[in-house]
Amino acid sequence: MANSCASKTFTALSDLHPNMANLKIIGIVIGKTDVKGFPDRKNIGSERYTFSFTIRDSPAHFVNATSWGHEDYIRSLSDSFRVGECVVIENPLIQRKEIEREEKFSPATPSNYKLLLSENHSMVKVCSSYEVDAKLLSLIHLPVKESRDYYSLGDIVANGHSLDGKIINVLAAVRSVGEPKYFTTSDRRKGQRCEIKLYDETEPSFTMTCWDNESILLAQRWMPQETVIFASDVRINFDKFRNCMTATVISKTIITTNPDTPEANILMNFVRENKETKVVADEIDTYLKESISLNTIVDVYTVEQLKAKALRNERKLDPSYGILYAYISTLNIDHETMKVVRNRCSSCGYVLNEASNVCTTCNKGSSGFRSVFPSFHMLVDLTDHTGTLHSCSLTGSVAEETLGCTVNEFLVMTDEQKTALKWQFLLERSKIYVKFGLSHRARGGLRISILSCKLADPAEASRNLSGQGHA
Ligand SMILES: *[C@@H]1O[C@H](CO)[C@@H](O)[C@H](O)[C@H]1NC(C)=O
Ligand SMILES: *[C@@H]1O[C@H](CO)[C@@H](O)[C@H](O)[C@H]1NC(C)=O
Ligand SMILES: *[C@@H]1O[C@H](CO)[C@@H](O)[C@H](O)[C@H]1NC(C)=O
Ligand SMILES: CC(=O)N[C@H]1CO[C@H](CO)[C@@H](O)[C@@H]1O
Repeated sequence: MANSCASKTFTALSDLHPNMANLKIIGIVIGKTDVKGFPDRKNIGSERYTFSFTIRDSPAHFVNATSWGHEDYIRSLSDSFRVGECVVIENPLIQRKEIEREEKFSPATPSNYKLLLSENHSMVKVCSSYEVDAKLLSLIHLPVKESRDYYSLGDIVANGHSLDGKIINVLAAVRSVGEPKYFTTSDRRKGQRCEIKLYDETEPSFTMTCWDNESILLAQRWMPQETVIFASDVRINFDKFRNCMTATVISKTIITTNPDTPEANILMNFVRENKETKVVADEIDTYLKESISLNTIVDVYTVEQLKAKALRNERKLDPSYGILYAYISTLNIDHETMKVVRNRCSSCGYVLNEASNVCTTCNKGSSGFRSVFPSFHMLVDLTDHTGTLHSCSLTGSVAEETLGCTVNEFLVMTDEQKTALKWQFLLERSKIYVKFGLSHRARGGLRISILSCKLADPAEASRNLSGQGHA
């Protein structure tokens, strides 16, 4: 038993059938769920614990295994291995799976069976990677679905509402991995959440959310602008608040990190060639406008309250939204030196490199020149009786609406016309909808994007200000 992981006596998953005894199988763990506790029906007052994982021993064969037992046993077993490690299982119970019911919640497996592991009868041993065959280890880079069976992010966005609630496969690169957030629900259950931003050739930023510790752990190992993932069976939803499509990792989902497929290799090349572009994700967000529906934003803040709220926000880097009754106190649109219009790439929306005017994001070389369009890109100061917010970004169509002119009209204005335009609303009390949050990159650590800015109805403004908005 010195090296039980290298033994030649394993039963292949393809050969499983019920009633096999003294079985020994080996596989690489490709999926895993969090530990859950259930009231024990046979033993009122106590709880039984369980978690599931999926193992694979060849390209075509993988099965779902569920382990049951006491809390300590299940927690320590679950903690003993991660996705990507190999395990040997001895004496599992082989059960026919009830396809309809189970595949709703668990990964669709090609096998007709599932494994049941009990604390008393089965054994799970974790193998170190040098003990096992390289062939087995390489299975971790093989998606569980056909390599061409996926949606690009652009397809998902283009399909929009028709994909709401659908379970599909996605191939995409990782742009950023958010901090995991831990919270307690109103019925005192613990929860966690982590937001991943994905991208590909067709879409600069797309959110995927994880709600379980195992997928969050997996995501923490991904390298932004390097890792490519094939996520099989993620749920697509239309996010009403952000007015965009998003993906959610569910219990059926199996995520293959850096898949070894032709399609993934093409995407990895794209990622490599475009890596030097240090695009600020927030910038893309405002460009894409996330078209937050403004009437969902109702909290009124003074400048001082907004700063305090940003610092107090528990989900530190997640943005908050609010309304300010304030005025624009700095607006440099009539200075030669201040660049307020920048070119964006028509294909991907990124701001172009100033010097070369070439989009390094979707251009594979200077030959593939894409068309560009000018877009406002301004930083303004907002002031009220409690203070000033510096360098708030006012961009794109929001800037056009605010200034009351298109970017092309603006570009042909004389400096005098620009100065006149500026004084039309500089220091006029406005009702300003903002998105705000802490950011390491922003000046003063606070990043503020203007979503809408219109002259305020003076009566409404004074009523709201005297009501003091939000404490
Ligand atoms: C395995 O199946 C069970 C239900 O039988 C399910 O709860 C579990 O999520 C599945 N395993 C994995 C790794 O998803
Ligand atoms: C497992 O073994 C323990 C101790 O040997 C025993 O108390 C328990 O009832 C057994 N559980 C099952 C499900 O057989
Ligand atoms: C997830 O991890 C957090 C932090 O480590 C922990 O408090 C929580 O109990 C875990 N949840 C589950 C379901 O394992
Ligand atoms: C954004 C907001 O709270 N606006 C309020 C300002 O005051 C008027 C009248 O009191 C309310 O109707 C608005 O809802």
